[in-house]
Amino acid sequence: MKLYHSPQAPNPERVTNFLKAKGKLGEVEIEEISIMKQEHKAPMYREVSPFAQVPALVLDDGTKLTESRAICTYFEGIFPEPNLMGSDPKEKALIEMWDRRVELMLFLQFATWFRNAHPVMAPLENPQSPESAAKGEKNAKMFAKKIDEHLASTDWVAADRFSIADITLYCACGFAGVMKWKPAEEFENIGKWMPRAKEKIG
Ligand SMILES: N[C@@H](CCC(=O)N[C@@H](CS)C(=O)NCC(=O)O)C(=O)O
Repeated sequence: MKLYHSPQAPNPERVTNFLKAKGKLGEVEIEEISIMKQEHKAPMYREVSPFAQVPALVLDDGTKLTESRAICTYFEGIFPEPNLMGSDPKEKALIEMWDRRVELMLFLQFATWFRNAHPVMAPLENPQSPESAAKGEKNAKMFAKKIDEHLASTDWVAADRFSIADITLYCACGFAGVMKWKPAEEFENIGKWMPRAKEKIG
């Protein structure tokens, strides 16, 4: 199998951090695709990823997985330890619930802000929309406040244990720096949680 990866881009980082947390990063062949050089738009890569997005995982039988969470689900299946997606129905549901919240209410909102406001994204997000940027910023900051309140009473995002939901939040909080926003400095509980999550990812 081969994983197509773009270092520093948050969705691909979510997958490589997931593999790191399992101690399996070295076991997967990786090919880097530069988003800045628009390599993801080349016809060869479009054959791998029809939406021209990174990451993508191509299995040995030719199956293409082109959603980061689906790729993580596959890795959870073939590298079951440590479990990162829940080991009983209740844990699985709680972890999925929080992971989706982080993805939809922070990760995607931040991406909308970044893509519509940062000059480096102008060639890819054309035309950029200041209104969309403002809405994304507002939503991302609103959710960061909520997750900070949540982390006041628990060490981990979901089910009182480290999981993919922590990895998704960790990637979002790290990437936020590109907009000079540092949730771990602004919010006390996120600030305490961040080194815990970093240690688990390794
Ligand atoms: N829903 C997809 C989103 C993937 C995605 O948006 N990847 C970004 C990098 S973080 C990308 O490929 N962007 C290329 C572009 O905007 O042209 C997933 O979770 O894998």
